[in-house]
Amino acid sequence: MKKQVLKKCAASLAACALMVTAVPVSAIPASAGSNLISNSTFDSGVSDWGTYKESGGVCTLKGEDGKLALKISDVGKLNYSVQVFYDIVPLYKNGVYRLKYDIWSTQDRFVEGMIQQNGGTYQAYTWKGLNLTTAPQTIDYEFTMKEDTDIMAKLVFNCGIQEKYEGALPEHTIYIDNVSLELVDDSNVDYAADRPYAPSININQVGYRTDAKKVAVFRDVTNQSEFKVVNADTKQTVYTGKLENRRDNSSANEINYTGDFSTVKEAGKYYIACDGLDNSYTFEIGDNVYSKLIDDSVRMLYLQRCGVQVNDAEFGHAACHTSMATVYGTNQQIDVSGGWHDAGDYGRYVVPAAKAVADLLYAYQAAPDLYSDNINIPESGNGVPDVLDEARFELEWMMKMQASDGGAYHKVSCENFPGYVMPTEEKAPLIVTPVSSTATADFCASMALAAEFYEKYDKTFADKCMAAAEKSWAWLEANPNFLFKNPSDIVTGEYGDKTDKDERYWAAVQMYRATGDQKYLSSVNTAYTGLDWSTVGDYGNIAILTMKDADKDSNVYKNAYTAVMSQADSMLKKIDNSSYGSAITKYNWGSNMTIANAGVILGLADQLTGQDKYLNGANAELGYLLGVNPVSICFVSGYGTVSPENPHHRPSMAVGHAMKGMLAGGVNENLEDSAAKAYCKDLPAAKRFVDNSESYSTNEITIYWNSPLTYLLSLTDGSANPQPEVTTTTTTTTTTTTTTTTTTTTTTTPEITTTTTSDVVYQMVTPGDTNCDGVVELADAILVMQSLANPDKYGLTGSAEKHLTKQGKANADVTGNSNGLTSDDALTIQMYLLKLINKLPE
Ligand code: G3I
Ligand code: 9MR
Ligand code: ZN
Repeated sequence: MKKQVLKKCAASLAACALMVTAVPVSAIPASAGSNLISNSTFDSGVSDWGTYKESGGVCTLKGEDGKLALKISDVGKLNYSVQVFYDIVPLYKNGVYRLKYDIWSTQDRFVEGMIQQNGGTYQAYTWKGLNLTTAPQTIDYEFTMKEDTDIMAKLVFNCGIQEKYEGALPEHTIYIDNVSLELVDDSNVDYAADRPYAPSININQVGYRTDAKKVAVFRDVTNQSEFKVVNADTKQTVYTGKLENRRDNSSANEINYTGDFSTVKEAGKYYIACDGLDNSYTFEIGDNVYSKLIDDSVRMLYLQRCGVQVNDAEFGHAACHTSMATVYGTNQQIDVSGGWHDAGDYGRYVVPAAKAVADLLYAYQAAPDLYSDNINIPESGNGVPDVLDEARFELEWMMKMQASDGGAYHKVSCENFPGYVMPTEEKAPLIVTPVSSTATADFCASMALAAEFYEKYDKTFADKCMAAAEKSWAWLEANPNFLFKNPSDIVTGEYGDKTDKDERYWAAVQMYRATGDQKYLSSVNTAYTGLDWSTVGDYGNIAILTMKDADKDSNVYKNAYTAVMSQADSMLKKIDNSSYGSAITKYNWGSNMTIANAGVILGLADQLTGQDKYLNGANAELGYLLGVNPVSICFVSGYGTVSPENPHHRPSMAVGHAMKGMLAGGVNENLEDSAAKAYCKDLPAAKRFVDNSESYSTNEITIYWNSPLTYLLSLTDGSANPQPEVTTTTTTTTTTTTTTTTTTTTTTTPEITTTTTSDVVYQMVTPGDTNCDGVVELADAILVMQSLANPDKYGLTGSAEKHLTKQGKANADVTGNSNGLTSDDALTIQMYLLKLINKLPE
């Protein structure tokens, strides 16, 4: 469907569930008349030009006296076995272009000069066969771009073997100079046709749970001040609200307002209307709006399975990567079949695998009721929740990655990434790369974690996990930092690291949780943070904070608590400063994982404190991922109104459309692939995303970007365990009883939460921050005094909107006497603000 049409029917989009493609196109079109080739005269070398070699082609490229010189010593076996190219030339449909260059060769021969699609079918948009001689010839002609606009086309000279002409050739050099490409006539170019539809009202396209905070983000606002929530079926306005929080959003280069409609709680389909703006896409409110998404977020991992036959109407395939793998630098052959393909490529890497497994197991722990035994995987119906079956598939592969001395091999892959083929077509030899301490510590932690979860279903397997964990722990004790670097001949995912301290922390805490043995904590002095593949400290924090019978007075617990809560508080501040509710300010490769991880930390903070502000924060991150973002896309394929259709995912590319349920990497301000460079260079940082299959740095998918989405869906669910399985200490026995009673006597979740969390020990998170707004200021000292003077109004259960909370009370107790708050605490906070003391608590 054409974009102009789309724009016109956008008002009725609310009602019709159309799938539209979001293809951001660089905002500034190529200006007519200028040379589109940056380095055209080679006066100072061949920058911006490159070569491609395959199937025996051998060549070198350099600048020689102000010309490009391509020395070819083997023409290889294909016409494109040797290529010299210039990447990223924009060609607009119906544009008339003039292409000009000088070319000659030390050897008479045939070459092809063309501008082609970079990827896909590599179709030529313009092509010329050239008979080169030693005399320079000038090629100069005009052509019209007949195909759809392609702003990342490639100027290419095929200099491989030309079977039809001269066949193989001795060593020779091809020279090129004075290259120019000009757009000479753009009168028939419809630039607007390529501009993507950018809705003015952004909502969570998958929907909102009934009790969740609900916010829409507006742009293009002129003088509107109100918005309406309209029932999509009855067309009745169910709510009218105010546009609030005008914000100059420099990262997206727009001005935003927000509209809160949290009070709309009736299940149904709605859209948002605002005079003069297109209606928003239709969205749903209801308690089960995410149930399919949760299933698909896990089932996608099934479709990533390696080494076994995969059954699926579209993405099924025979067992792939079944051959033995060679341990790098040896003749040893081992069987490491199984596990999930990491991403859009088919490598299998231990470090990100551990993150994915941990997310799934903790997701299950947080809200077991969300996970059924019938998501359509081979193990469905076996009495074990499918999420545990799926995680086990990866764990069994990880076990094969453990070397006999206990260390874990870092990864298994081929030397290079394959073409855009199904997994069964990647047939290059498999190589297992050496053991690393990061992989081993991650391995140890995930095995120790797994032992706990499978105990109930398969004791033998659980014991096997524990034995593997212990063996890897012994390796860690005996071996120092072994950081991984790709050997020079292997280019697949590196997953390198600067330190293994956080991995070792996670392993230690997880081993302690699994065994109860204090010995594992002997070298744990401080908590680490991070939930991605390179920093994993927060998994250690989660392990201790959600552990049964956790000793809340222990240092390890307190440190973990402080680490999580201080991150959560700083995330809330960022969310407050962001129009779209994003907890991050820097958008790197995989930013959607960073967003999901932030949601996880916030969800955890909600579990620990029962404070809604954290749950709202977690929902804001979920909302960002599902549509409340500057690129107006639901980042999960197959969900929402607009979602990635061209992910960098080889099975999707081979099949021709996107597999469902995959979270794309998301906005990446660093322009790390050609498509991102072509499409996003003129866009502001927060909009640098392109739904193009060549954009692996924004639009790839991975197992460990999906898994935190699953975890976040658990944590934001009303059924999420507030403080998981708090059943055995004296205080918690009471809690359990109370919880049960409360559950049967009341129907509202908030009350259950309050009752249960009343036993949480509140640690000081930000000393002096009485009102928990993330900063220490005079208002904090005032709130202490108010709560003492007028407890009915400002105390823990006070009537004022801004009264003391339990966390605030813990923060305010800065004099170190734990007798509760006194005026000394207020005084100390003031002294700190006046710089009479330089540290809190005193
Ligand atoms: O952290 C730095 C930041 O400090 C700096 O300012 C910024 C500027 O460039 O870079 C940040 O680092 C980025 C890093 O990811 C953050 O985690 C790098 O730019 C970026 O290149 C790096 O990308 C990684 C990418 O591999 C390339 O190494 C991704 O995190 C990682 O998820 C990705 O993983 C690949 C595997 O190798 C292969 N399989 C697919 C998978 C997903 O694309
Ligand atoms: O497909 C690869 C993707 O999975 C990786 O994340 C990415 C970065 O390592 O690399 C992709 O492969 C590209 C390679 O790096 C450069 N040549 C083009 C490849 C696209 O297949
Ligand atoms: Zn495979």
